Amino acid sequence: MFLHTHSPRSAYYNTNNATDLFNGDFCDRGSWGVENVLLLCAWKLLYPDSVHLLRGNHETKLQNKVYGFEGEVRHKYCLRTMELFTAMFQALPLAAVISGQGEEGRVMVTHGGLFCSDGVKLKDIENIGRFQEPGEEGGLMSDLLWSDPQPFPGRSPSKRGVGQSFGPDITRAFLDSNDLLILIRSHEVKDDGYVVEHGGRCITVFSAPNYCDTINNKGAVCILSHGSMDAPTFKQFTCVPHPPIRPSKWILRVPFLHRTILVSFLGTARKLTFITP
Ligand SMILES: [Mn+2]
Repeated sequence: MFLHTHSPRSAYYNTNNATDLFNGDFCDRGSWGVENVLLLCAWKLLYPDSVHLLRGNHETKLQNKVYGFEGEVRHKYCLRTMELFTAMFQALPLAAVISGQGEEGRVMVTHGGLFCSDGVKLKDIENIGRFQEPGEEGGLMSDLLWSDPQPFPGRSPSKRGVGQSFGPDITRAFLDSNDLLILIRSHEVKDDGYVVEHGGRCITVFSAPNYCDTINNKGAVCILSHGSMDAPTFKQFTCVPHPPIRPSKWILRVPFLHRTILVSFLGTARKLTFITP
């Protein structure tokens, strides 16, 4: 985003009929979260029907407090502005369903993944009262924002302490019972910017290259086209230079011991650990 031409939208879509879906985690873990979120808001205002934003686990008060976005907003603006960002984040949808033409099939997109119980329907996701923080709602919202796939069947406790790990059988059962082809999610950094798992039915797309200036991963976008909804393609990209400001610059400065206690307390209170994205 440092040069507009390097943004996924302008770099990879030269047509006017593409629809872009941004799958959460727009802030924290970097020093230009404000600019990132405002750019996405501007695109949404400019192209309301062709730009869509979903909420990630970093569009939440607790993560913003711990991982830097609140500190960044308070440095660049003020606490009132942070409250406005929080209200906007709470309004973001938790999932999207992309439909192909005719009987072509549908793809679901969410930031994290699937649920701790069987039998969840799209209607249940629609009925989540999303205008709140995930810890307040529990269950489905936290799972959507936090869960990760695992390569073996069944469910396991998540290493993050919230959400769960779900296997290929869980993915297949959820997709089949909701008449969906594929689940696309993000939430985990991947060396190539994307990974296809669960027999092709669970895809992770991660679009932040050289995550936190340290991982040296590629970023990627996933492209779904009419006529090939069941066969997404991917565009990979590498990072571009940015001004010399370290990613964690705006994390609120408190003594290390105090911060450790704060994180531990909040982690216990909300059953969160802090392995992100
Ligand atoms: Mn995430």
